Amino acid sequence: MKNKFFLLVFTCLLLQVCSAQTDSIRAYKKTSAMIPMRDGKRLFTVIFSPVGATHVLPVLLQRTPYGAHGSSLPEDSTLDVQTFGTNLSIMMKEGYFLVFQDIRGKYKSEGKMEIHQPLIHATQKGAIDESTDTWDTVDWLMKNLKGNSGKAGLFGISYGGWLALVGAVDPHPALKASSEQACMSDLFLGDDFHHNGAFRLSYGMEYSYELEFDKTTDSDFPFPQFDLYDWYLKLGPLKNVNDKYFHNKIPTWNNFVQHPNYDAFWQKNSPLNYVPPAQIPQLHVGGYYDQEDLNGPQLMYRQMEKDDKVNYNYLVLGPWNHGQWAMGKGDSLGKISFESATSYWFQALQKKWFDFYLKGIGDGNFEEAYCFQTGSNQWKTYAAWPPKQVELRKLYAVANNTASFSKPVAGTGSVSYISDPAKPVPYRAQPIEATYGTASRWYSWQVEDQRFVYSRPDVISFSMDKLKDNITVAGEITAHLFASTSGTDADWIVKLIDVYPDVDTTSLTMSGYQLPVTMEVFRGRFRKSFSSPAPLTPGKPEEFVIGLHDINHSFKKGHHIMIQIQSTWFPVIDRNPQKYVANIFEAKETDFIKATQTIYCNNQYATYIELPVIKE
Ligand code: PG9
Repeated sequence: MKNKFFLLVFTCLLLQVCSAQTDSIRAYKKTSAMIPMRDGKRLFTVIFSPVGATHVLPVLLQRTPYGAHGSSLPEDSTLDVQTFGTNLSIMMKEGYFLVFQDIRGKYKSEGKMEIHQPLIHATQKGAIDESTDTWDTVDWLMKNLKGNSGKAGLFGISYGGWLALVGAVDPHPALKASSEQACMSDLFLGDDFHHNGAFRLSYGMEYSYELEFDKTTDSDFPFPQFDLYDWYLKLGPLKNVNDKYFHNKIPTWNNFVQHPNYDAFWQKNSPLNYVPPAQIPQLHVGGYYDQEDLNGPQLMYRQMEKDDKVNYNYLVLGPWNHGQWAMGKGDSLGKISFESATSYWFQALQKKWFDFYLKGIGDGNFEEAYCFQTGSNQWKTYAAWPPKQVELRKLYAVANNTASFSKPVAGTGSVSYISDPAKPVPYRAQPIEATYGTASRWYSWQVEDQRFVYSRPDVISFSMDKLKDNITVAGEITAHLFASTSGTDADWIVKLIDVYPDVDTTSLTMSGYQLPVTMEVFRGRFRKSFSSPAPLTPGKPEEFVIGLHDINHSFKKGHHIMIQIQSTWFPVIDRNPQKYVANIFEAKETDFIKATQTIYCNNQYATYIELPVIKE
């Protein structure tokens, strides 16, 4: 009896230790504070505190330029934990403080916002940036939040992802882990505003207006029509944006105009140039079909991995659009099914990650990379990303519009098309709604069936025979395009497409679907240098090397692999005049000319896509 009593006491004690910093929380109370920064400016912060917590608990912090979550709720209101959605409530149910903050210059915070300002605190004494603001915020929270455990974590998506990336540089000692999700990396080479120097017109214009037209709201540009393909076409040259609409009042747009090349402005703003190796554990999260920040997490992971001596740097890649892992089940995107709730899978991993670093729960044995494999629709883990066990194979474009793993033997062979800036190829099927407008299909265009452009004369396709076996490709894809133009500048858009069987017995309505596994644009003038563009020589074949990002895709037996090439992608990419002008933002209507584009497919100039094929 006595022994049993001691056993019971011991078990209770053990349970208490094991459940350290977990709790069972049903509701959260909202309060807010103006947190002072070191320069005296105060940042508006919403704090959700667990009601009835019996343990000290860590803090999860999200910082945002889009309005702190719950800011309009009455002070001291109490919310059921479920109202935070699964992504947050799965963690909050076991007890965290959740904190949202407006960054300086946005919404209710004081000071001035500068989009994507580089970190300067290390080199300029007394300087303020998003790292120092994060430090000051964590410091205040640790000193003022009653019941906190002295540990904080940082996370966020997109702009918030970048804030989680830079907030983890020179961190406050209480900041123990961070997860940047869909952060933007280099805004000239990839991500929101440009891809390989080609300007993302519809996104760049609508986003800069949204963020900078008014400090206190996100403003939608007042388009007079729903389908914007014609609106952007009638807009004419880019200089009309300021002449007709912005009148030089949107600073980010003015920066686009003043910095058409990869100059010091873009270079100093690129986290690739100022973010050091991870100083605390960092979980990079990205989506293969992210329509905004497709490059950021992959590039930042890769950069920080170079010097990751203590194993702080981790990666998750899933079949998602921008931030999809935090919303809903993630079992599909557009018409593409992933056959399981990939977002819930990620949310459980994210919980495990923060629970370990902030609460000491679990063994901390995380895989280096968790990368969902599309096509086979399975989660895979890797000791290194990109995986090393691959064979690099070249998929060649062949002049008869086929594709093959054998290099063309003929000395001649090419395919030509006419690219007309007056009739650009739409990047998604019309109507092209405002990016974030009502009923916008912006969120899934990266998996849209490419048959909507397949038969256009200015889109050329090279298709392989039906696959006899699965081919699985994992890692970074690179296109080597040998091409010429009759003009003096050109854009090249290359797509790697998974063509479903003519009769798809697993899902009849998917028959013939052309799924763009990955695609990218390259502005020809930058082939030798993004900083010093140079005209193309009419008729001269040149090599254009185009990074097509990281994928993990299984092309299934019975499918075809296709390469598709075109020279306009409108209006997500502005129209290249095709006649070289020093600054496309200042081009005149008469600078826009038709051009004949030629893709070479012969032994001397062999266009191909390099595929890292998994050895199975
Ligand atoms: N993709 C958005 C963005 C990030 C960084 C710069 C510009 C835009 C975002 O969703 O926050």
